[in-house]
Amino acid sequence: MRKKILMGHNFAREGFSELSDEFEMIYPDDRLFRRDDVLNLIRDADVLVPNFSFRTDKEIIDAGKKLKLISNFGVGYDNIDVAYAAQQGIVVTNTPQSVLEPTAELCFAIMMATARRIGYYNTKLHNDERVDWDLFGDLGVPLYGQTLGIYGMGRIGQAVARRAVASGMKIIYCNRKPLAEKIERQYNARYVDFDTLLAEADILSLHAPSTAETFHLMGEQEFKKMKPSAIFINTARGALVDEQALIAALENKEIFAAGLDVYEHEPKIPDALRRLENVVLSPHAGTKTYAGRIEMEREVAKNIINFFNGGQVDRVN
Ligand code: 8YV
Repeated sequence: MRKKILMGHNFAREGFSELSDEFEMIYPDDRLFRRDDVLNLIRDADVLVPNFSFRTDKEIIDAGKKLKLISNFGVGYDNIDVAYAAQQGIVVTNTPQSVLEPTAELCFAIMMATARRIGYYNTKLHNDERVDWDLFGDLGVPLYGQTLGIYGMGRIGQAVARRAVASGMKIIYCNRKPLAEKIERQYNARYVDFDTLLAEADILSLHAPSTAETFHLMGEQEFKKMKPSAIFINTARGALVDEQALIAALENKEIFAAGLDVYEHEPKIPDALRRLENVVLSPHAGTKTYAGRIEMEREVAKNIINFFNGGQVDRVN
């Protein structure tokens, strides 16, 4: 009998082609399953493929009596009770490789759009509203020559650093531990503590997972430590930021602007944030390209195939 994979989304499927011989794949008819259906269908599933908005909690894990693998569609796995899965002997994998360049690319796009005020100009011009065309009106800030502060210098942080170096930026970073000197040299990056990162960054970008330690990493005090000319970028996870504190910092001009791809209560975006003209918003779009999605599917499929064949998997628990 073929093993069963419960797909948490009606995926595009092109990247799952290699699974079709060995596995039976169960997809929702609509975009997503209802929770009741998940609790029912997971009883027979060997594998679950959730994504960011698919909460894989104790109840779901308990219902998965035959479940051996949760192959997450995404690098961040804060949607899964990973510790509980481990207790039940269920392996959890993620997709670090496929999300890497797309996420760094979007981060850089938002950074540029925020610094050079493309978001602001674009909204104004589309709505036929007034932009100050004067030589010295509605000025942006450059990236060239500026200091980029990276919190979390893992794979995505480094992919952002690579783009920043190519754009003539200086890099400082804060990480659990410093990178090997050889890698630091590659980006001409300087390891600093969190307070120095906040104080020295012209642009601050977060690249850490959502965990108990990173919850509200950026709050009232942290925004106050930033330069009034600084730009804040978040393409990691909304939970890293106290959104109300960010709004206050922007309204009180404690920082210059922000570029956000993720929010505390997605897909909800507070009205106050939407009203601020110095904030560029995007809808959790780091990997939102067709090519990106298919690459993620391929990485999910690779993890499933390798798991059952004893090959290498991107295991997180
Ligand atoms: C995805 C992401 O859009 O990989 C991640 O952690 O946040 C994004 O790439 C999301 O996970 C889809 O489930």
